[in-house]
Amino acid sequence: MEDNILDPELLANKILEDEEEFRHLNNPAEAIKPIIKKYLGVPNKVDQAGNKFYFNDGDAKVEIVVVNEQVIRVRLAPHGVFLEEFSYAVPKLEQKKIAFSLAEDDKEYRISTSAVTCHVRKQDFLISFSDNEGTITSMDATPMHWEENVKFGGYYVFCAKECHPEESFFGMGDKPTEFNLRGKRLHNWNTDAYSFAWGQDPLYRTIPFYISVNDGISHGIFFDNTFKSHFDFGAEDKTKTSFWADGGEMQYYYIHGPHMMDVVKSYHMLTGTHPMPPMWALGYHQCRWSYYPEAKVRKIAAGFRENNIPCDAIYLDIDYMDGYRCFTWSKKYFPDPKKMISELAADGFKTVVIIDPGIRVDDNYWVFKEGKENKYFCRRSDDYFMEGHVWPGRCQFPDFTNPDVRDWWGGLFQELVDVGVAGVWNDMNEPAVFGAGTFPDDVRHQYDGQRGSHRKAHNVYGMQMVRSTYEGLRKIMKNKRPFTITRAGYSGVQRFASAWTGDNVATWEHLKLGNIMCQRLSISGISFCGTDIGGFSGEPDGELFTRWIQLGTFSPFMRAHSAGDTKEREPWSFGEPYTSINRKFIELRYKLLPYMYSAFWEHHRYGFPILRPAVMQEQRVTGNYFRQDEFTFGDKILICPVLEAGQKSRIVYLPGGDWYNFWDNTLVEGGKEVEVQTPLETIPLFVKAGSVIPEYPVMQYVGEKEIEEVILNVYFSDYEANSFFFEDYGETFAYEQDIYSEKKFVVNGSATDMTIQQSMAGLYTPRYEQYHFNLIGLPFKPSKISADGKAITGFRQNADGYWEFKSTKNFKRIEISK
Ligand code: MIG
Repeated sequence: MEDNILDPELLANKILEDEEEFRHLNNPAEAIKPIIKKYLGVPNKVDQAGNKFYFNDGDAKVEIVVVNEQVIRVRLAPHGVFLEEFSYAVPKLEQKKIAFSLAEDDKEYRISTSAVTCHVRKQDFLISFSDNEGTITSMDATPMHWEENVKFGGYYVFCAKECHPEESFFGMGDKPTEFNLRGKRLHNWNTDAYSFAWGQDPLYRTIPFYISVNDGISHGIFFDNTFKSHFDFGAEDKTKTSFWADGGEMQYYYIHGPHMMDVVKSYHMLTGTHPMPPMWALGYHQCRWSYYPEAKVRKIAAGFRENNIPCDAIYLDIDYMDGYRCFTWSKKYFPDPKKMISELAADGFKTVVIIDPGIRVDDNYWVFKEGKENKYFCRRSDDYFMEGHVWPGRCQFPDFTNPDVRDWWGGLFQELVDVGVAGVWNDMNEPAVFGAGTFPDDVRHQYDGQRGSHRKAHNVYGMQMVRSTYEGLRKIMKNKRPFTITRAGYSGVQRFASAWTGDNVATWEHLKLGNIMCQRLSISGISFCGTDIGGFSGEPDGELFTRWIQLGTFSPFMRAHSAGDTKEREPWSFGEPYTSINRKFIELRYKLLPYMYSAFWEHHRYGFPILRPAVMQEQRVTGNYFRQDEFTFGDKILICPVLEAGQKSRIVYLPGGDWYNFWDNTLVEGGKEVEVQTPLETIPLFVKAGSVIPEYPVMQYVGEKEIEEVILNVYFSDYEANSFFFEDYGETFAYEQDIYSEKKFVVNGSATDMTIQQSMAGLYTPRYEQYHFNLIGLPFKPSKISADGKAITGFRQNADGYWEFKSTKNFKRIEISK
């Protein structure tokens, strides 16, 4: 271009252009104001390109994509130009070949699949959705709109939907507030929230996804925008639900129900599920800030074995490092980590270490040098490095939105894996910076080639850090499943890590909150979650700690953790009766491992959440809309934790159907509230009639013993019920090649007989040969039991009243008759 300026004609034009620009600059037209709240006008026509439909009002453009029968995506481009398709949450938009159609009349355009119709109203560009019975499930309250962001460029983008008088809202990740979000205004900006309070917002994660239940029908909205985002569920105006962001595109997925479960499954289809964890990761984990030196770590580990309390993992918090430098060891505290870790491993402990994003500015530190040489650290807009204070002192921070940086970081774990580390705990990745809170807005990010300031990258920074950690470990550990845990995240982070709810407090209120937050995370994509059992800061007494262990037994991720300035916090720290009760519950966790692992498989493979709140069981029951204590783990076991000090009994709602009290096997009819005794030794636990709950013997850690037989606890029902039982090698990715065993049991019964049928899929054969049956609730005394026509002898009733017998694991049909 420069050369052409010598061309006289072009030169003349150039001068003219410059003059025009010059004149313009010197004559600021005062009338030209930034765009303030501009609404979509009238859609003038529709253009179709495959499953994409484009509408415009002469300037702004709206794109509507049919993703599948249940999911429709809406995007807005204020001046007609869409951003390139790119999403960290939805890496690949799987678009199934499905039938859909476009129709038009005087009033509207209609895009329909077999389940949903998206309506675009001609008069005012209002967009609404209806089901195939014509019920409007979601409707714009105002046309989509935007407002110029004068300081940064781009637009604030807004969408407002009608909010119905009885509409309830759920989801949104880790919000520390009531389970039903009706009446709340919430914000998403990942924040290090030490000792957060009830109602504090935002916390560590951004999950811009909500589930609505109105009149018994459910739909979801996933607003895939990484900028600071905001949701208002009828708070400002009780007739409106709105969501908006400080930049980026208005882009959302409408996800059809009609059941909450359908919505959550579709959300998982878009953003992914957790990979199968190594089985040990479902065991009990012990953590503290910090266990050091080595002698202390060994003492804690020995304490578990001496006390006969099962434990699979022990954690090293930041003090294992040399001056908090990531990927180093403190020579003083841990002179020979390889030896220590291998000896711990011999005793059944996996070692998990913490890692932070801040890299100490230190030219004698190899990680810093490599990052500096390769320009891997984040920069400010004026080209200074992003520097901030965290644990190591002055730090710079890798730009995890750059794929080269992710590869590099992932490779840094080689040495840790070589010394035997089995899992990595990713902390401080909101990102957290002392004093400032986080990075300034002007920090630049590579954003996988899409570029962006920190405003756009902030909420995905932590997710990209743990992605890099997970992918690196996966490469290094070859076919072994890595275990990772993260504090920060964005939608889709479940593909790379488990999560804990952050720095909670040792109070009863936080126990209550933890119960709500785990249920909420579970229906927001992050099923593999748990709280710091016992509370991170503050001091629990024995009762609170035990009640927390009891809840934690039913958190998919079960870890006790505490801050360094608190008293000893191991399951035996409070003396009796607490130690024994804690042991009993941790043992229960290990007995239930095959059941929990199966529930995890249902999550991974089929997109079910692991924890399911009461409203999800029965979304037509209005009494469930504000219920937040009861939940099921998988679909068979109902838990209602005890959340108050000194509580002797509590009210528990049982969803419809028959339930067995887990502790005494009494049968209780559901569909109502019941009062349950709550001595410190138990919490209300119920098993759905018709369930087959597989059980392993108690082990001090996963893999301690060869499993010789699996117990099947079969709960009689007089209706047909299905159960699943999943097993595999427990630590490899062979399941991706169908090397697993997925068993389905069908149970049915009457006053005089009962049948248990088994079918199997998959290519894995467990080593044990037989099942040990416990028949619970059998309403008759059996005279004959047979497996595939062959009589089973020696069945008997045990002291607990169960009927016991054994059979080969390969049976197809067991018949029990009076
Ligand atoms: O600034 O690594 O939430 O679990 O023990 C505190 C020390 C940093 C915060 C985590 C907490 C961890 C602690 N970390």
